[in-house]
Amino acid sequence: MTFEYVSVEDAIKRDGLRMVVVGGVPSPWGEAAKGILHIKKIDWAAVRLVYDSDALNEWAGQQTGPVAIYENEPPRSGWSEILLLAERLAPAPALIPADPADRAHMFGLAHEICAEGGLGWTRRLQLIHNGLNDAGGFPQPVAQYLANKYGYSPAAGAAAGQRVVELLNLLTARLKTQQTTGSEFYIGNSVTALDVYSATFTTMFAPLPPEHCDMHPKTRDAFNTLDAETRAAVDPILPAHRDMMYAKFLALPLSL
Ligand SMILES: N[C@@H](CCC(=O)N[C@@H](CS)C(=O)NCC(=O)O)C(=O)O
Repeated sequence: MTFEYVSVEDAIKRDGLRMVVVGGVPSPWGEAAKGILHIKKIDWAAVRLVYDSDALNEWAGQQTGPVAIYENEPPRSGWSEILLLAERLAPAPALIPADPADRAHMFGLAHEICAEGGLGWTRRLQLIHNGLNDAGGFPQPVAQYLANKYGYSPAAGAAAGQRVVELLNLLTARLKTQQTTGSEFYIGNSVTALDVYSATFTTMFAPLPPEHCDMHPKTRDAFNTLDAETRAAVDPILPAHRDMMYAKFLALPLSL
């Protein structure tokens, strides 16, 4: 593990980089941020998100994870803001391509994984919908909590599956195209942040084994909820890419 968990009070007093993360769950947004800092060997201190701390709410500004706070700069909770901060703090190894077209392609596909309406967002809606309809997915109380916060409606829930399949197919097609050129990465022939996002968000469909990811069995059951169309769209190339990333670039076991 390349970071330590500290208390809210300690984090507020400290200098340098601190990041609020969801505890106990491999939230892909948080695992991606951890992975980017790990690859860049950036020292940072972790604070587990708690919901009853006025000090944390005031300091971090919102109850979500990850929220990165560097020195006295404003909190950053957006996936791309956190990537750009990391690239500024440690330019090497670069995780953003220098070539403008490659850079735009990377941010485009990363947006489709991490942003509102992207793979993580719609997979969450899918699992909320399953949970609220007694069909696997998130346990009811969790599903209801997330439903109130992350854009759920019965219509959005029912439509999520099709978008999830569309996005899984998009990523699969890109990896297969790259494979024909001899590359195991999404862009060019070296690792970028997009590879980190794909690896950490793939766990929402194919969780890492318990020895690598010690999460609550109910969370694992939720991520293992796959209807026939979604299961068919999780092409083996996606977990294989994920395994390559954890074997070569990311830290195991996960520190939740
Ligand atoms: N802020 C991120 C999204 C992060 C996000 O959705 N985090 C959720 C994952 S479920 C979270 O931490 N939820 C905890 C909570 O809402 O209590 C972004 O906009 O890129």
